[in-house]
Amino acid sequence: MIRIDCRNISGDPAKSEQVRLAHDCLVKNGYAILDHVFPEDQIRALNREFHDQYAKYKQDRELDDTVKVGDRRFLVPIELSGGFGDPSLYANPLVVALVRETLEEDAIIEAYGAIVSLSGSAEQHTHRDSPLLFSNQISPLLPAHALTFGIPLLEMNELHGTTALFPRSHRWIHFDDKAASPQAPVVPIGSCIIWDFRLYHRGLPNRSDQPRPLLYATYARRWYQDPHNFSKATQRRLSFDPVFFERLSDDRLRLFDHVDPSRRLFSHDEDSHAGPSPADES
Ligand SMILES: O=C(O)CCC(=O)C(=O)O
Repeated sequence: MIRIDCRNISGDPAKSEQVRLAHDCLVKNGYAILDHVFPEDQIRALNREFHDQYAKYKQDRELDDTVKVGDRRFLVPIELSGGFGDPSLYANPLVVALVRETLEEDAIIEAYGAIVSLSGSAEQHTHRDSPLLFSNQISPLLPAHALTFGIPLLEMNELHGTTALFPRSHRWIHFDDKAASPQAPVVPIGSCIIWDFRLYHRGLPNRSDQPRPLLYATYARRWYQDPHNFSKATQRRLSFDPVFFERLSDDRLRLFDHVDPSRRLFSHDEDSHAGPSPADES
């Protein structure tokens, strides 16, 4: 399994060997594993923040804003605030360079949240993150339309569970269990994983006594909206306070270009005196 060491990138990440290798891996295998992207302390602090701020998501019950995606496994919203609002996560320069190279320059963040595998969760069903765009032979030939980017807040390994990935299955029309054996990567704290929405994968059992949150961002082409994982009106693809946008540079703002302007608050907006509204859904 190819892993890409992302230490010591100097200069523009878009021109780095690491982004070139990761892009190559994503196109050929449907996924890439990036090591040493985040300081370990930052990720450990995020895990603590998850336990403190998102304790309600540690119960084995689907809530209005969550969806059950397997046995003791839930897709939950995470707000773009506190440690989770740190742009080094959702707008990491290396990752954004890779996303823009793989999708397009005006790629967006379509959703931000976590997949939480509770202690004792069983193996998940094998799936793609959403159906193919077209039901004919063309889909496997197309470039990616969306990517799942995952940052494990607890090491992904045999004990806590990891995400098993079927290499090259983004080029399949149907699942073929004879065609490939899955890879079950260990993804340490500070590393991350990115896969093509079409790649077949499944979460493996969490045999530990702690929940395993996998923080994720869905990056997508500007026109794409995940039709599968947000079927409930009470779910949120993106969760933020309108003032979140006040602090964003123009380059980071591009990642949220699809968000309705009425839900953003800019200090230079003429109507910014209207004050924040409690909107939090894209
Ligand atoms: O829990 C995991 O490791 C992965 C879960 C996942 O990929 C999903 O629900 O789409």
